[in-house]
Amino acid sequence: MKIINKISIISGVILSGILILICIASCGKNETFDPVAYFTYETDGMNVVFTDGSLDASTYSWDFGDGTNSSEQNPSHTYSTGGKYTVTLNVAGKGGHDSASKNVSLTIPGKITIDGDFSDWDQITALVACDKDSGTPSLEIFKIYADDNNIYFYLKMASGYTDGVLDMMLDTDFDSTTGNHSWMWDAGCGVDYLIEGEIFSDKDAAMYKYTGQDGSGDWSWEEVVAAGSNLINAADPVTSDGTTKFEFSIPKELIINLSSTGIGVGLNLMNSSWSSVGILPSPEGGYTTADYNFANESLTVNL
Ligand SMILES: [Ca+2]
Repeated sequence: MKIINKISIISGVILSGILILICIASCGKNETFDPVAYFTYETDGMNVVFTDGSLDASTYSWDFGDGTNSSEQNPSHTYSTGGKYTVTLNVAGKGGHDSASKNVSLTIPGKITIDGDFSDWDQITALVACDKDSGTPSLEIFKIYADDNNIYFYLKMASGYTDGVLDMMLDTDFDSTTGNHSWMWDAGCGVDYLIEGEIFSDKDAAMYKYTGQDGSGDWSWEEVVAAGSNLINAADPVTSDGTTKFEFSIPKELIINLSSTGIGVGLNLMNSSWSSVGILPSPEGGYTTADYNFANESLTVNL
């Protein structure tokens, strides 16, 4: 009987061990983990692609921060406008639920980028030059565009002047009765400030305030923004087939006394010897500035 008891005890111990092992194995299989929410994202303009990286989750609920939602695991979403959005991913699994949030900042892509690629200017109305003196203008096409922060300029001109000087006559208060009516522009200019420099090579210029009498042709200017003040943001000029294209922008905050309505602009292109080789705009009947209206994005010439 003792032998039988021993066998029973040994059997019981072995059986218990087996049961414990089975229990450990089965308990492991049934154990649940709390889900951990995690995601990454990539932006392309207003479109954002979200990639889930959560652990132990089986359902997904995205709040894109603009009042829209998704239950996809890896959604993409196109926002209607720029801004800062708080995106939240809520996940749930057998072990519970979790959430993660990230701030997504989107910048509205501008119409014009200063990068030496001029294709974005195709959408902007051109002012075509006509040099009344030479009949073969060095300045051919002039375009302006403005957004909240910058005024953008595009020039198409004859090649050979990238070592030259550009004068920009600016009617910053958009009032033709104040400022200079120079010898170069016949009437209605009202030029309050002059930007001048070897802009193509230096990508820099200085700004001068007109100090003469309103409506006179005095050539009287005082420097108000020195060279080296980041007045000009330009890409390298691009020359091919006898023409040079050039684009640059000026921060609105550096243009003194800038009207909220628009700006008048006249251009005088000079060669490296400071001799004028092109004036723009030069409509028939006389030179004057071109008026760019910020609200309706129109460029017109005052005759
Ligand atoms: Ca003026």
